[in-house]
Amino acid sequence: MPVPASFNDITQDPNLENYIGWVWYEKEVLLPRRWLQDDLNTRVVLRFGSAHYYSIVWVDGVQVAEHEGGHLPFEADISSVVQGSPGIPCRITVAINNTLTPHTLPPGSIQYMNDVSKYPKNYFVQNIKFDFFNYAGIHRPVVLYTTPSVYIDDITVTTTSSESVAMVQYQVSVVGSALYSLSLSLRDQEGKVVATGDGPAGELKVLDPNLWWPYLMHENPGYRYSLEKDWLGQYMGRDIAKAASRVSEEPAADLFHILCHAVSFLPTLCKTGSASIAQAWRTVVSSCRRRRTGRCWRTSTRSRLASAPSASPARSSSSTGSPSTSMGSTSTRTRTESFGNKSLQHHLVVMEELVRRDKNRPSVVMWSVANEPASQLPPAAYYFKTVIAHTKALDPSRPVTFVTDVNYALDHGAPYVDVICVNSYFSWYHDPGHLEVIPLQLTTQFENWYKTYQKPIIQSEYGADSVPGLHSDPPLMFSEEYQKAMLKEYHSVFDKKRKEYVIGELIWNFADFMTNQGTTRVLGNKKGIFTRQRQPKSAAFVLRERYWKIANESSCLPPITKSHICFL
Ligand code: BDP
Repeated sequence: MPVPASFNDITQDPNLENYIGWVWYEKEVLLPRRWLQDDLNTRVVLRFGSAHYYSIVWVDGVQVAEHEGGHLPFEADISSVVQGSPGIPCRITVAINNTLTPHTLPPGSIQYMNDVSKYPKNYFVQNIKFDFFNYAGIHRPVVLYTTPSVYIDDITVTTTSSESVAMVQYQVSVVGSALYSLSLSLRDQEGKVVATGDGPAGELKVLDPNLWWPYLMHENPGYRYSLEKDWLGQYMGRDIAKAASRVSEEPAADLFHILCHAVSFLPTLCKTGSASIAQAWRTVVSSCRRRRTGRCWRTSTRSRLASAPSASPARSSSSTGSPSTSMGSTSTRTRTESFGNKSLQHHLVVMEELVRRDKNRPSVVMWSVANEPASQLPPAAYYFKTVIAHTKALDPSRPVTFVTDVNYALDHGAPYVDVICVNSYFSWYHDPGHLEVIPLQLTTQFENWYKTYQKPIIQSEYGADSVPGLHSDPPLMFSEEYQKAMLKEYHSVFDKKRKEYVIGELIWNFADFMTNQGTTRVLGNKKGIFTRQRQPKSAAFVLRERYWKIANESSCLPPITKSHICFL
């Protein structure tokens, strides 16, 4: 089985596609002698970009890691296991279980079918309530890397800015020794040093900063500064580490001056599952750029390619990055109903892992902690109060939200969010076929939420399935014309409300995607404005015209120039 890949989406074997339970991966690798013998101040680390869902890792039979949760990275210091035996291959063994329970994120449940007249003995199914195929396996690259035994474990950079000055606060966490010296320099995009600092924490001042803006909001979007750290670490009186590293940083743009209009996105591709996250993100980024269909993404997994102007693992090494905004989000595209302590504790850990991974990415404009949970249930109040407070404590610089589809009067989580994110499917799941109800129902939705909370609102999902190539006049459900007509009705309301408090519109979805099989899904969800093969449906052209027009209308911004058009 290739790594990274979704083992359940890569073959034509239905047993593997439907497999629930333990799978095993094993590989032998010969590590460089210099890691194992020549310099024992080397720290050898085994890192998994992500594995779905529960993983146990052994090296040479010694357990080195145990991790719960897909989508996020985990790693283990394996120095003590591998050092001392150069020349002998080390064996990496991974056991992964993709079973989802009420306490996993996303949750699910296993149901045994005990009626022997209908099912074979021990027959069970994995029930899920989220709308995407439960991709499983080692989804992101596995790497072995080294650091000195004194190393930078974490860096936090936050910024505050005005037109004329930006303050860059930094905090560097060094592990392994208290004896080290650290100096920092901030370089602009042309490589000129614009500020310097010393020590593990401090503040840099940048005059006349170039602020970071997403596509379509500035003629020079995605401006980046690089923070360079030069440091010398000492261990037992000996210099053991001298290193320089760089992260990119931008003084953040103000969320409320960014109108989020574009697409929600599940990073999947046809027949590669969650495997090629990098590839999936590349298709989003390039489709949105080339076809001008967006500058903001709501994602259920993070991509450094899309959100980070520096290294990208989807992230690997995009040096241009992508000046689009995104909402960092847990992978909980699901109806979380389990609000007990076990789920809560896990959710807090997931938010820690997510924030740690993506906090220095300025294109992440907001954290979203869940999608469409059962927030009408009373225990949701304490649950979301706690998860949101925890996330804010981890990152006080960004707004926090979750995405709701519950009625404004019943939602117990909304009091704790900074921005109301609401999903609705008028004329689709409600009043199917009745496009004419959209203006009234959508206006009422916005007015009710705003009257109750006076918070900015993002329409985080709206949409209609369309089967590419299916046409109908008058527009009937599932035709490309119906999807377009639905957009027109929603957009007329957005245009009125965006002058007031609606700060974003994100169509569901960027592209068609695979789901569990069911009577409402024809080879997956067809609400994409692109097909799974990334070809545009008619709706993509409607959105392109719209976003282009809005970008050029924004009076507070410089007009989009010809050179910008060429760039796109
Ligand atoms: C929304 C869900 C999303 C689904 C979508 C749909 O948030 O995950 O894919 O409905 O049914 O409510 O298309």
